[in-house]
Amino acid sequence: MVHQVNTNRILKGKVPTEESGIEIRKTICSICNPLSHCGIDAYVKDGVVIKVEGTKENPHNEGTLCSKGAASRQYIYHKDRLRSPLLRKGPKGSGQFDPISWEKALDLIAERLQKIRKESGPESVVFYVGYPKWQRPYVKRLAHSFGSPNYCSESSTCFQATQIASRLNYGYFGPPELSKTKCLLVWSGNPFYSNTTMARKLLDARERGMKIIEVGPLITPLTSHADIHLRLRPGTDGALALGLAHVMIENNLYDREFVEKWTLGFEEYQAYVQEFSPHVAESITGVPSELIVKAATLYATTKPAGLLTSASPTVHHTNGVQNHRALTALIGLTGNFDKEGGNYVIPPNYLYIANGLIFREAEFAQSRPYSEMAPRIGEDVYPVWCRLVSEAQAMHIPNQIRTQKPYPIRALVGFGLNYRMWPGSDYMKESLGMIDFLVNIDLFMTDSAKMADIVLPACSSFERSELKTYPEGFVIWTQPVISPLWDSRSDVDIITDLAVRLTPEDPLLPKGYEVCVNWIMEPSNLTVEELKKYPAGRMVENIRRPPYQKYEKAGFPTPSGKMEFTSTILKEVGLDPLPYYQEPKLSPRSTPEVAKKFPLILTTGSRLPHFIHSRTFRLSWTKALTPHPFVEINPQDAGVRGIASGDWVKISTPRSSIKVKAEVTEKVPPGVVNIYHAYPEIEVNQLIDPDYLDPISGFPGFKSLLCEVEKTRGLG
Ligand SMILES: Nc1nc2c(c(=O)[nH]1)N[C@H]1C(S)=C(S)[C@@H](COP(=O)(O)OP(=O)(O)OC[C@H]3O[C@@H](n4cnc5c(=O)[nH]c(N)nc54)[C@H](O)[C@@H]3O)O[C@H]1N2
Ligand SMILES: Nc1nc2c(c(=O)[nH]1)N[C@H]1C(S)=C(S)[C@@H](COP(=O)(O)OP(=O)(O)OC[C@H]3O[C@@H](n4cnc5c(=O)[nH]c(N)nc54)[C@H](O)[C@@H]3O)O[C@H]1N2
Ligand SMILES: [Mo]
Repeated sequence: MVHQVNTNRILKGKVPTEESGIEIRKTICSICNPLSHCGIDAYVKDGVVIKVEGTKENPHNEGTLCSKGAASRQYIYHKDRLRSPLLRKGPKGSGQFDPISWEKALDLIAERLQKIRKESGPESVVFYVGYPKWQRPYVKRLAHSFGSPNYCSESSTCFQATQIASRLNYGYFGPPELSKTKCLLVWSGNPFYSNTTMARKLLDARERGMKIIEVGPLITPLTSHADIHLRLRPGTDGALALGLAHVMIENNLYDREFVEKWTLGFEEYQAYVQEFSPHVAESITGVPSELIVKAATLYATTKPAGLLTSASPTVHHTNGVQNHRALTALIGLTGNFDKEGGNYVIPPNYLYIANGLIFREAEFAQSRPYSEMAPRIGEDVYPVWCRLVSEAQAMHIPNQIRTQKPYPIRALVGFGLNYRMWPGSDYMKESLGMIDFLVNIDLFMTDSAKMADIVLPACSSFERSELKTYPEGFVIWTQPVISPLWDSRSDVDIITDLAVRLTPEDPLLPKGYEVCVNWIMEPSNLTVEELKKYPAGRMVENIRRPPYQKYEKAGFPTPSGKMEFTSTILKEVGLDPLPYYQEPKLSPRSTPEVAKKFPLILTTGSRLPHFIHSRTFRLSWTKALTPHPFVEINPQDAGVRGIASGDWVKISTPRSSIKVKAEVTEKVPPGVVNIYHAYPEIEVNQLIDPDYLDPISGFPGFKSLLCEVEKTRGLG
């Protein structure tokens, strides 16, 4: 009997066959962060994505997808996607625009920027990238080829302050080697929400018997897997780390040989940590002294041990860099730096990912040395930042727009610029209104895009190509699985088209993405043409990973060539060279008079699994998981204020207030309230002063300030 194919059934089941006309095409998700970017199988029929799944052969996500990736179709086909280039017709911020052609938009932008460059110098034009990362090397090169030192990004609030701290201590840094670590000190971070691909690897290591110590004020999904949880008061990491060091030194649990041979300033450090007995550390941090002793002993005596840090919770404080220095000092103190199963240094090859491949991203992006350009924004205020980070400090943009010192800022070209991520978001918004020319490139008509003179529609990762490398040594060059929707375009094509108009003498950028990528990958003998043969991506065989303990041969890349307990660079700029502990600028201990009226500690921006910053509120699947903005408050604090879960409450700081729903939960400790940062309905960042910043890095103190919460009537 001839088997009859039931096309209806295979269509309904979305089965990829010739009869159904459904084809599986490979791409990656870029809704989320570069640590994830999961491989995606897009089921495409008649040029439309009708279903997505995780790519099984991608070793990073191994077929899995999170709630955000699973909602990809709602993201790419959203009705609010920008559909064509737009030229402002109403007043700034009115959101009134006329559609224009790409040719006209790009010509207009080039014309305005050339004029401003001629009148005020190239440095008066800022090139900024928000949380999206994939186009960054190309934007940076465009800025520098144009002559502006002012390439900057959202990294002015993320990750770079941890890098500054680690570079001050060691000159470079590496994550724990999870597969070999026997004890993992997870100092902040919630990978179950923020980095799901890593959470699975962490659980594998736990099954193997790895010990876990978690440090953070909140109860997270990791807490139930941890042997010890140090539930410190937000922003007191320095005091806790010095307390742990105290126990290690007092009980002779530190690595004497490493310390003697490879460190600078140990005696001063040792004298300083004397002040942080477990009892003193308890009185500052709220962590019981027995737990401090227990954790110090476990971490220092289980070899090899790894320290896992995150990109932001330890440095979203006005004392962040010094706190982070104090905690990463524990790696050297216990002799776990650059050791097998300890914190192993592999320099990143491309877009923050390290896998041993050698790429020329930094050389590509820095097409002109800083010495040939004007000082960067923030250089006068944050000299350490400018010495250790090759970007301008974007938190200083609103101030320089207003003071025009040391020179005026007249134009800003933003890729995913979101003024709402700045502390004092209204202050940043107002500042943007003061410049002559603003371009924003985004997928959606955001509040920030509304402020622009010209808005350009970017496309999603499904509609373009992208080079992506993974820590596993896996590399993919994606090809569009559908054509760009409406009149949207790839960011990099926009950049290279601007380069044709603005920097025609640049030998690479005007030639297009593939030429640039081939140049960047050349030292590893990879080419785009070769990668195209592997649509799902390929493992690169025989990557040579660097040896352990590189310092034995080359010393540390610090001024002294050693790990620095006392930082030479901080000393040079007149700051305390020790990992000195200072209270957050606003805290019950540093400002008791403010705390009388605002007795609760406010921490903002701990991640939710289904939201990523401002990006997935539009998607009905993810939005439905938590339909209202909410603040988490401990039953003790809620009880005395007569607050129950679901009540409307007002959160006030000395600067402003917002109304949200209350969620009464033990997840936050008594005295602390926690709210997600990027809700569209409320301006969380208006609660925070624009100058509430760490003096070394310029990072905002998003995660330790003071507030009060009271019951109120609903909105409206
Ligand atoms: N209170 C508080 N504030 C915070 C934080 C906090 O914890 N608390 N966290 C800080 C941190 S760590 C970060 S990283 C920032 C987040 O920084 P933001 O830059 O605010 O992050 P997003 O909202 O993800 O992205 C900004 C814009 O990029 C657009 N976009 C997405 N993909 C693309 C693309 O491929 N091309 C282009 N052109 N645009 C794209 C999005 O639509 C969005 O409008 O927020 C910071 N602000
Ligand atoms: N789903 C989702 N994933 C994301 C993002 C997102 O928006 N959504 N954003 C991405 C970005 S840009 C970033 S920076 C990362 C952030 O990623 P994570 O750092 O993993 O996430 P957070 O939720 O900010 O912080 C996690 C934990 O930090 C602890 N913490 C808070 N304050 C302190 C403190 O003062 N000291 C210590 N020791 N711990 C503290 C809390 O206990 C909290 O549970 O997530 C990335 N991944
Ligand atoms: Mo971040």
